Amino acid sequence: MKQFSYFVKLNLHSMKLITLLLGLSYCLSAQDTYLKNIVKFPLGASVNPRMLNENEAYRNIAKEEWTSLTAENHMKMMLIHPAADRFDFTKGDEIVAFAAKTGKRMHGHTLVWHNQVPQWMKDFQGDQQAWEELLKNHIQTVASHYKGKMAGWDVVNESFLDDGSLRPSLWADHIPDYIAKSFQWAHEADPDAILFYNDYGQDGKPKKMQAILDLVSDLKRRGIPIHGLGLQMHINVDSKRNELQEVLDKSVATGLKIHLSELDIAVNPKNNPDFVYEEKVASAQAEQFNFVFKSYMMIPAAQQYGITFWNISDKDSWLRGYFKRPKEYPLLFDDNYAKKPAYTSLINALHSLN
Ligand code: 9MR
Repeated sequence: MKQFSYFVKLNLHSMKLITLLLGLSYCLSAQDTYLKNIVKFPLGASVNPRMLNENEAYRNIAKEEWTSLTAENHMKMMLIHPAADRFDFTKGDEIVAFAAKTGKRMHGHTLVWHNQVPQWMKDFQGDQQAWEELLKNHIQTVASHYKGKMAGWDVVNESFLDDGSLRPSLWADHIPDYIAKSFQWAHEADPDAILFYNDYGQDGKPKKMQAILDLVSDLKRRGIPIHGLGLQMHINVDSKRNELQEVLDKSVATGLKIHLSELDIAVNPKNNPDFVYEEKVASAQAEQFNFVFKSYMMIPAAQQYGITFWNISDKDSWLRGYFKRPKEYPLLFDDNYAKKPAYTSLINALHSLN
């Protein structure tokens, strides 16, 4: 009898131990099912406040999957500064509040851009000084409003054309040296924010890439505060890896922080109406995601500001809305907000690197 009760006790102990071990391994594997737990840098997406409010699946992904958020549109000039004497921070503030509540970093996008400019700015008449006052007031009001809440800002977005020349815009046309001035004004308003120059399509466009590198050298030489380069990374499934790598290497060589700021990988860039998103192209896309992440993981940790996807699921990708490409599937979550095989493939590919 004594022996029997000893036997029962022993078995109870081992069962507890087994349960504990099972529980532990479940916790570990549950953690590993999140990409954010595999990478050691902030991982984010651009978001839209209406979707955060109305769509539970979208909101859950925003909450669970990311550690950083960017406003897709609501901090751009057109929406945040709708009239000369009026700023509208309502929607931007909603995103910031969501980020604060869910413990995420916020990245600001964008203070100066040629696009999504309000009509009143387009109609504005004035001399150089008046234009400078307008832009300085815009930058400093927005950056001051969000001071302490933004880790960084895309101060200037997309200033160069593919041939490396300065893109004509309201700002380039009216304010000489507007890029340097914008960085200075942003820094005065929020001295702790990490300030980025953000652009797209540097791969295969050596002149555009060089123009950005020249800008960085020039700003540094003059002591203008620039701290980071945003590489948007709106790429395609067949974007050339050697070209992407070269852009990353050259950007890293500046010593600035690097943000892959708007990542998506188009599978149907020519908008073929008969396109079918079948396994072969999906796995080529997964390989391309793996390549981007692996390359980014190789850069010095101090330069890793993070990777941000542009939108959350294929369904809400700007490529479908803006470019009217209904058969486009550029992200890690599908039309039902479920993880795509590319998500798991990334986890598996990156696991071995840790
Ligand atoms: O995703 C944004 C889309 O909803 C807007 O209609 C569009 C307007 O040009 O801007 C999109 O976001 C852009 C970002 O701000 C800067 N880089 C390119 C992005 C895609 O166009």
